[in-house]
Amino acid sequence: MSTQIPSVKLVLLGKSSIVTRYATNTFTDGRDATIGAAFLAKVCSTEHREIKFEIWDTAGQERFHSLAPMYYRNASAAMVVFDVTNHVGVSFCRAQTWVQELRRQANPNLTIAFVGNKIDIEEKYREVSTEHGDSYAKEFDLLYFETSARDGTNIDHVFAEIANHVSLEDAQMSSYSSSSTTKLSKQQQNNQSTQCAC
Ligand SMILES: Nc1nc2c(ncn2[C@@H]2O[C@H](COP(=O)(O)OP(=O)(O)OP(=O)(O)O)[C@@H](O)[C@H]2O)c(=O)[nH]1
Ligand SMILES: [Mg+2]
Repeated sequence: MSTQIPSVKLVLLGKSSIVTRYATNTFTDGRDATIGAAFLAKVCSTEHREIKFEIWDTAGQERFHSLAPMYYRNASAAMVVFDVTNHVGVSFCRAQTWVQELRRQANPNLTIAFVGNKIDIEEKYREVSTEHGDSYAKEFDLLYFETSARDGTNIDHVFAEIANHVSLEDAQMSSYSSSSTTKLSKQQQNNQSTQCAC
């Protein structure tokens, strides 16, 4: 039977590995850099809501930066990911730059999740503490999470919390089959994920 549920546009700024873990429960070391952006849709059911995420996974390389507005425009949610083992380098600083850009230019109702990834890595390599990440997030009214795409820690939780917080004001209704599972099968991934090098 087909049901109508809200579709929510979510833009991912950083770490394709998070969306791959979420959609397929897999992780690949040394995966290829994203070219342009990749798209994936997945139904997310929480105790409060059922929504369909339309996820745009953007490329992190600087040469693709100017394409980002195309993906965050009209988005209702954004996930800004940094590497907790990389403070002085680009990762944490770049994530903060993304937050400022989203606050200036994206939908004013945008729900932003600020995500410190790679918490599976040994503590001695950590450069951004939980307190630091969390206090930055509080200052800019962001949801804060720490994840590992490698071992799956908190990945489902981040998407569920975004689903619970996101404004549905701009959501379109779309139909989906109640027999479909939230985890996409390999065949469904092939059908539903598209890579575009635009
Ligand atoms: N240890 C660890 N490594 C991770 C984790 N997530 C990603 N990585 C590593 O980081 C590499 C790059 O990850 P991607 O998810 O492709 O990063 P990306 O930000 O999408 O890269 P671009 O597509 O170039 O923007 C992966 O090949 C992994 O080796 C994690 O949670 N833990
Ligand atoms: Mg990527």
